Amino acid sequence: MRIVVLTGAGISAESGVPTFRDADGLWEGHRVEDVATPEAFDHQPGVVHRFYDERRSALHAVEPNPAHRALARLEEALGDNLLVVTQNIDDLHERGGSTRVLHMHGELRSALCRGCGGRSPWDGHLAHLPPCPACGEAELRPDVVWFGEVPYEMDRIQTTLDRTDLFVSIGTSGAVYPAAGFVQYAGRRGARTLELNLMPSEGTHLFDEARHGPASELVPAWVD
Ligand code: BJW
Repeated sequence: MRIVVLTGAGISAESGVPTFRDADGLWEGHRVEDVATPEAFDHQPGVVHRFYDERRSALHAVEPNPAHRALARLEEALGDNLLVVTQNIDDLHERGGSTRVLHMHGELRSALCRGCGGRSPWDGHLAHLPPCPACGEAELRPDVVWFGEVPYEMDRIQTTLDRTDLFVSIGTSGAVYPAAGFVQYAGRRGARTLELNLMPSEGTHLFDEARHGPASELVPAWVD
């Protein structure tokens, strides 16, 4: 059985990482266009850096929850037949034990060079900008995918969806494309589709089956 799991902010919510669009979510204190677009970074780099610096610092205080750990157990059982595609920029899947994880919207603990495009591990405050370790010259930015930018690893994700038997979406509102379109893409290619989310997502009707509740309960129950 080949499985692709798509995760969103909801899987990390019970670890204490805020989601985006829920009440008290990340967008509450910010307008999306002020922090999650390349234009915002051009106009107010300090504001954008602070938004990501704070979220990067907060990673030190959070731990993976039973949902992340359950997916790591699933990988132990399925090996290469499981791929986790996450929209999250935290590292809780890896800390929970998963190794086959694609971060399609980038990673908080990585910096991207605006000059050479090099990606380098980063755990400090980008507001105190060092030069790029690869080219030594250009400015670094958060290594995240903003609106209007193309997510990472799209070819690999599409190829894996082409031959998956089951597509499972966990903790995502289905509000952001292209991830929101994966359910239809996989379904058209013959995969069964399952949603595990706190409440019905925007695309819940597109899934063959949907279960609603906290990820820390639903995911272990599904895996084990
Ligand atoms: C729980 C829970 C618990 C809570 N247990 N569940 C019209 C059609 C198609 C596309 C577009 C369109 N108009 C515009 C576009 C493009 C645009 C887009 O989608 N806009 C929409 C607003 C419509 N997309 C893009 O620009 C993307 N690029 C693109 O399309 O390039 C073109 C291209 C693609 C492919 C091939 C070739 C070309 C880029 C999108 C980048 C998104 N970036 C962000 C920021 C990343 C950095 C950061 O983290 O700051 O990614 S935005 C933000 O939203 C972040 C997230 O990854 C993403 C999704 O959010 P997520 O994870 O779903 O979180 P929430 O908060 O929305 O939902 C949480 C869910 O969890 C809720 O349902 C809760 O109920 C649930 N939950 N607690 C289980 N305990």
